[in-house]
Amino acid sequence: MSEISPLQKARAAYQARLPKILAENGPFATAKLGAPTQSVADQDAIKKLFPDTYGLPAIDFVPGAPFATTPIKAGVILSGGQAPGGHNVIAGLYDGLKKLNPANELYGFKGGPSGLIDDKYIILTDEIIDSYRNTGGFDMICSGRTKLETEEQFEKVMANCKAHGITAIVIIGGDDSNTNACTLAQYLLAKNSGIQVIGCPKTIDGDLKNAWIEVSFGFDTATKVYSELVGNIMRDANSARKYWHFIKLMGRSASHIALECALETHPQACIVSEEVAAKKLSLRQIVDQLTAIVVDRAKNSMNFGVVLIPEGLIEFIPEIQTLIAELNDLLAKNQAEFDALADMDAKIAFVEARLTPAHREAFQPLPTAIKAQLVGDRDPHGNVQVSKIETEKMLAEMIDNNIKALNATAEKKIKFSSQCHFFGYEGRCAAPSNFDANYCYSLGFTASALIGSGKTGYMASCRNISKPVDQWVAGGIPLTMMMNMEHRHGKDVPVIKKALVDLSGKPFQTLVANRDAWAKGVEFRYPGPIQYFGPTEVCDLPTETLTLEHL
Ligand code: FBP
Repeated sequence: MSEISPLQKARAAYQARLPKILAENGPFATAKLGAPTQSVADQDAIKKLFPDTYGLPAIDFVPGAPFATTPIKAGVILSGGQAPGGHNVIAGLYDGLKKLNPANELYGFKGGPSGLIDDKYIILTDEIIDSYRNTGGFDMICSGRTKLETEEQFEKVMANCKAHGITAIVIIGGDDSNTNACTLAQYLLAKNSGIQVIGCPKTIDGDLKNAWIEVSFGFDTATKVYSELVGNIMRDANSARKYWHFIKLMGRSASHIALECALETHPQACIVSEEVAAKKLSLRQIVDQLTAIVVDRAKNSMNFGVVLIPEGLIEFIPEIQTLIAELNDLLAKNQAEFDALADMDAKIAFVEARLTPAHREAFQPLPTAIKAQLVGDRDPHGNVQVSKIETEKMLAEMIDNNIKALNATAEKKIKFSSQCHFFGYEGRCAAPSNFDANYCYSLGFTASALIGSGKTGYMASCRNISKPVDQWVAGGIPLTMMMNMEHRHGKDVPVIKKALVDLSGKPFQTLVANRDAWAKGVEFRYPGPIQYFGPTEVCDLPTETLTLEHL
């Protein structure tokens, strides 16, 4: 174990708070059943695929009296990308299970879903749990991206659980992992295995949310870390007054992180991929719009500023989206010939010669480094690894070219010098904010209450979370309720609906209402670092997004 820092030591003593109902009733709160539910779309198809878990009622916990339970064993996995607060979910689950019956045991399966399939685990103890309370990271049991989706895997999971006597599994993950949790719950129920499955909503991307899950955990802390960094860069920009900073922010698909950071810091520009797609903006239009902001500020000798870029942007630009699809096909069909080419210049020329005219037109003006990334390594499914494409550098270089073209004929030259950044891994394992520490602990504890009341196929949920913790509502949402059918890899499959930025929602509309003023001025806002100790109005603030969404 590494040496503990003074902050970590003080933070270990932080007592995560629970919604009043759980604080007063523990995991013995009664599961009050609501009306039967429907999936968000494609009801007939989803019902057919999930005959035993479809239509379950949503659950709110209400006061209840302690009841005797026989000892149970439960298993837990962390699935997908790290998100601050994962350890507290496990701590809340552990504490809740021990309250249900001190003889209960919790198995932590290691390395994500593969641990559950390959039976790699540790039995969690007071000592292990206590040493990870309120810490960031997933290192207690680690995570992984193995997809838990085949019948063979489900059989292995069932066999492993039966061998240990495990009767409940908690899957802490994003939309894909919880989709798999939903399928596993159905499978284990249909097999009469007696094994419950409960999901917990995790992802810094913030795209696992809906009417019942107000936010996924980790979004609060990660965006606070990024906002601090963005704010620091703004202050540097405003002090040196010589650089434009292009900052790419994580979020594989949705732009919630970039939008939240913009609301926190008030940059000169923030691209929202969902708006790009809705308005069908071309890359040229995006570059020209940003160039116009640079030129406008230059008129007031403000040759500096900050632009926020969501990681997933490239896939939302219509002509690049279809270009990527054509590149994927082209490379798959000509793999051997392409691989035999000596260098990147030859590879780029090979591709350019074979693209359809419209896509050649989209490909040719891209900076060489971006062309190389687009024709570079594919993932195991043969797709471009979009997160590795340096969109921030691409935009900076294309704006630079625009400015050079303008300067060629202009009397008064515009100064443009850029710095590029990518913030992602910096925030995923941060020590959870008070919000995430409480939210995660409450989600884990809620999962224990769902297990105690014998439920399966549910996601642990805490609602009303823009309010103080004691007003939070704890319950369970049927996983089938969040599902719809989507066309993926050539097939219609049931998946939890991903939440992209709602362009009519208050967070985006707040950006729209302010962005022209932010583009012109220095109305920067410096959020500073997360505060763990101090006045509640500083330490316990939810995100701007959550606050605006629940005004
Ligand atoms: P999850 O959806 O699994 O929570 O992961 C999200 C994320 O952090 C994205 O923001 C990012 O694009 C991706 O993971 C990076 O993945 P990896 O950790 O495999 O590099």
